[in-house]
Amino acid sequence: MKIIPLVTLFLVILIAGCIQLQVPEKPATSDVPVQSLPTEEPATAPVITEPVAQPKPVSPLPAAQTSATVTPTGTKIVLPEPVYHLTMDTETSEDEKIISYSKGASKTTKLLGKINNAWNFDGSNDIVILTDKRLQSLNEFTIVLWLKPGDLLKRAHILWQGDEDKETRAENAGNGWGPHQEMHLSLGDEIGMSNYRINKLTFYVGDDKHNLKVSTEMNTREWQHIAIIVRNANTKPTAELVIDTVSRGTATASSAIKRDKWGTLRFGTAGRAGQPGDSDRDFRGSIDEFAIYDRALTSNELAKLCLRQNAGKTCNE
Ligand SMILES: [Ca+2]
Ligand SMILES: [Ca+2]
Repeated sequence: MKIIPLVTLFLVILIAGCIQLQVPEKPATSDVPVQSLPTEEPATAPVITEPVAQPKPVSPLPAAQTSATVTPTGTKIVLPEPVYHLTMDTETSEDEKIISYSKGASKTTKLLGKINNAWNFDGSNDIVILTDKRLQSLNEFTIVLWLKPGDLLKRAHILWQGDEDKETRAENAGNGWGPHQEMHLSLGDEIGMSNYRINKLTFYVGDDKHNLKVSTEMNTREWQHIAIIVRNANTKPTAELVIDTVSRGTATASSAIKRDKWGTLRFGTAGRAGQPGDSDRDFRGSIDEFAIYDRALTSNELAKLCLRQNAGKTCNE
């Protein structure tokens, strides 16, 4: 007679045990908030496998860290970032932080620049003056731009920086190849006594004692990728002119070229016009994607930059 209560007790213990076993265990992490780690910026700049990637505002890395990085899947080149870059996609009067004065020059319409829009100069009194002065002090730098000359038969200043001589309202400002402190990239090649060669692209830096000049053939009015690489500006400057990744020559000055009187960088004309009353040094054509790098770019980097800016193609195709 005592078996039934015992069996009942046994069953009660068994059922109770089963119920306890069925209680789901509390997830170990349910009350622990997941701490989200800050997303780190990638340590590397955009690679060339993404030709249209937008530049990121990161500091340029030293040369040794920005050369080719070989990976199992192929070679990736990390491009340095420019310290200054104008897309030239907006009207020249739009950004008062980077442009102190503009006249005449305007952006292209219908995206007729090299990348989106460019700035167009009509060859007569079109000018854009920037606020930037960093080329006055950099010891090493690379200037990169796309150029579409509108006229190869006249001498004209594409970009110019030098002594603006504001004291006498530019009466004695530099206008090309004189004794003034100045730097410029120009069409034509001045050879003295008001004579100049046509179908030329020329880079010049000079003061009253020293100068250097690289001049090369330019026979097409299509878009061309121009790079000017300057080294040792504070001691014994050299300048190399590169078109579509092909070096067109290097020039060296025997001593530093003074830059202490330089004003701001400008596009389209020099500190003053050529002959009184004319505009024969005013640029006709278009400029796009002007950039300054604070070191010398390697030929490998220029080639990769071309691929990025030229829809995956090299600059000479
Ligand atoms: Ca552009
Ligand atoms: Ca004009």
